[in-house]
Amino acid sequence: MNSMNGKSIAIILSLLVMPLVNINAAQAQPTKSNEDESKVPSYTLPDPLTTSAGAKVTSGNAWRDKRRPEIVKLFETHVYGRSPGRPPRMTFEVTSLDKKALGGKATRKEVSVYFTGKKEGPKMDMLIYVPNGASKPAPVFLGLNFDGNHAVHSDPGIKLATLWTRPAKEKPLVSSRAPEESRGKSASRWAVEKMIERGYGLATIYYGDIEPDFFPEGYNVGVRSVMDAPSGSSKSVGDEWGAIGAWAWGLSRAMDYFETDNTIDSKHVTVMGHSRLGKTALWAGARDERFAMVISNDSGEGGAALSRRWFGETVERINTSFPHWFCGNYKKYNTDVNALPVDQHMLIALIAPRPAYVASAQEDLWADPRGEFLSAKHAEPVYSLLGKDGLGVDEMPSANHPVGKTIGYHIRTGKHDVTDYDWEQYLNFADKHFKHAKLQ
Ligand code: GTR
Repeated sequence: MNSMNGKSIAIILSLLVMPLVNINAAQAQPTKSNEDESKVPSYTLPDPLTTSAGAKVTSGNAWRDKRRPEIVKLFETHVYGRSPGRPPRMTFEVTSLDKKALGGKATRKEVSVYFTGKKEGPKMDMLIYVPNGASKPAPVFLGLNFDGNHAVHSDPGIKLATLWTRPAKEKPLVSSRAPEESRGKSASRWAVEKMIERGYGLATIYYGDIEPDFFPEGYNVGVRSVMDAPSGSSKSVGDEWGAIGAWAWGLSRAMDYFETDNTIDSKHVTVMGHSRLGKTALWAGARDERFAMVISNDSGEGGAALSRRWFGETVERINTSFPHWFCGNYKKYNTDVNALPVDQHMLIALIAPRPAYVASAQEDLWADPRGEFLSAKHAEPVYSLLGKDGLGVDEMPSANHPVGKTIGYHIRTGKHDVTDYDWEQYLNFADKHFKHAKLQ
């Protein structure tokens, strides 16, 4: 076939089968990473509002009944892997309760979730603070943490976490109790007092309880070893779930618990995460519609950032550095990202019509701030179809100028981190959308 024919057939096919958001010729993404905006080649995004069979989605019902489930399936098959449902034998145990925590302002509770009902594990320990003096159950922020629950606040009543440590090659996996000095180590990332003052609770879980990170063999001791076990290799094969899928699944199990606790307003739970845990929060919120709001803090590649935009981390790079995070099929796109049937704006679209917030940091080029903004922007047509305003702006705002309606966005000055500034915007966003649910 001559090139004219080939080109016209390709254009006709793309218009018929998968009308695209930008009708620009997509170019192959170079394999190295790029942090120069002038070098970003043109790219073409799949349209969230056109089904794989080429039908245009023009109603809320068609979105909910056909296209939404189809996109969830595409992310399961090609990106994060399939996750099991709620385990039938799971149990919860309240292991501590202090009604006068944080100087009497909050109630602190610790809850163990035994995934298979067995106390030996795998299990996750959840730390919960809810404001005192409330006349109603509290809306809560739920987030996984990197360093153990005791690192979130210096409160001496929090149990020290058991942390998985990376073993020397020849030694078996070992766990150790976190040292007393590590209490409050990550407190700057968790504005606990601010949340309590403003009428919100916080629930948090050490992500290593669900699956230890940093080495592909983590699946041997996490939930993936007992639930829908992968095929005996350190890598997920095909569409078997990866670690992000497992962490997101754990967040849904926390929601199962909230539904049984009458101090928590389970209809107003915001799932939030930073970095790899921001990718996780997005996937959890996309799959599980019980989450009323979703926040991505600097989630980058495989999170809010568009994969087709060649800036910062790439699909190939993330699959090479962290082979256990995504499913086996995702590796197929290492050198051909344009062949992915989804891009990350479709992950944000799966949250619609629920409020979603995407945050970037100016110095965090690795996460591609502009790609995160554009992803939020390209999710807008789905919000509009469902009768919601999305971002409400066309241009990326300048630093420290939050924007947005049902999709919120800010880029703050500074580096890859979670700061009080970020939390203030999340609390304002939650106030805007959850006013009716707030405590008085
Ligand atoms: C980086 C990774 C990012 C981000 C980050 C984190 O090394 O490249 O995708 O997830 O880690 O989670 O801290």
